[in-house]
Amino acid sequence: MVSMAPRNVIMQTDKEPSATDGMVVESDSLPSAEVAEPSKRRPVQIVWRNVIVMTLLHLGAVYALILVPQSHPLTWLWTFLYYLFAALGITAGTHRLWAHKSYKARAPLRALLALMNAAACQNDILDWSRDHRVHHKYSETDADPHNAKRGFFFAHVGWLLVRKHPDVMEKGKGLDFSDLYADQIVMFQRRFYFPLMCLMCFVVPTVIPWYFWGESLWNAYFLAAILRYCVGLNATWSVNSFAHLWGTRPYDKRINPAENLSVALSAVGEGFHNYHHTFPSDYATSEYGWYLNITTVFINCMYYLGQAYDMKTTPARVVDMRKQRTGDGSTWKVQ
Ligand code: ST9
Ligand code: ZN
Ligand code: ZN
Repeated sequence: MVSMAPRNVIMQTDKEPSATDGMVVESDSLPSAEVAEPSKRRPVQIVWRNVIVMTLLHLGAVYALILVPQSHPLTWLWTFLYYLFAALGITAGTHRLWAHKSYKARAPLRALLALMNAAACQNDILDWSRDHRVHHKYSETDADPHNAKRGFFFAHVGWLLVRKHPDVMEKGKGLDFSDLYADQIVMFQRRFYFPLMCLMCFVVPTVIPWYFWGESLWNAYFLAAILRYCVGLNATWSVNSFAHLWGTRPYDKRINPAENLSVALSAVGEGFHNYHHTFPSDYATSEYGWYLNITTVFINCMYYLGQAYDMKTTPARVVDMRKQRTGDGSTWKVQ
């Protein structure tokens, strides 16, 4: 039964964060680093190659919409399923497994997640996890790669179009990434990232509809590769932009990350961002387990298949105490 929470979870307590983790268990610290006034910031260095690639990608995605009516319905279904496949490579893979170590996975699952992750083309696992750990540790400061204090556009996509603030590298160097460097699957994916990414993000989604149901390569490429990739990127970026700016803050009203229902739906369960920043080691990223959370359902399935284990959860008592102490008093769960 997917809907039941796994029994042998590691119960997360309100113990002190481990210094070697680079992550906190229950986050109670507000960012300490100073956010420079815009006038004191060094001028941003635009990376024009990224601007051009992202512009072309978005134009390609708009063009793909025109092709939808003339495409095979199975291509629509394939595009949707491949969206989930790649999204889970980010959420269950880079995010909850590698960046947060919120559960453990056996080698076959890690290998599968590395492939799924390449299908999402969001940088290799090491780069993604490294930036994400720095994001949690130094949220909303100049050391945060997608610092939401620099505005919606910067948090959404702008951060990928300019050179990083020096604080990102400087503060990042103080965190421990040894577990990532020690994971042979992570290092293999990094070494062969370019061919793996081309294969999984562009070749496989294009060739399958052409081979199995005679879709044109043109339609398959624009729908299952370009449109799917572009929507996946925007859903992911929405966690950094929308869910860092708008929503409720039932767990910690002092931080920007918020519970955002639309983001939770499009980002397959990653919109419970106030909870996630408060309890970053919780494998479900939410107080409500698998509710509106496809990623948690997926990890639970992997648990029943013997591939995922040692999932960390937060006891309800700790969550309730934290809500009373620092929450905004809101509750939004749709019954
Ligand atoms: C993309 C990623 O879209 C999206 C991530 C979003 C995160 C979301 C979080 C939300 C969580 C929930 C998940 C929801 C998922 C939902 C899914 C639904 C579908 N620490 O980076 P470089 C050092 S990618 C320590 O080149 P520049 C390091 O030594 C999209 N050190 O900086 C590094 O060298 P190396 C596709 C760090 O030159 C060196 O600095 N990709 C750190 O300023 C240089 O690093 C793109 O569009 C750190 N954190 O360039 C652009 N960072 O790596 C790809 C760096 O050799 N990126 N160092 O060790 C780029 O082109 C460049 O990175 C740049 C900055 C231009 C953005
Ligand atoms: Zn996170
Ligand atoms: Zn965040």
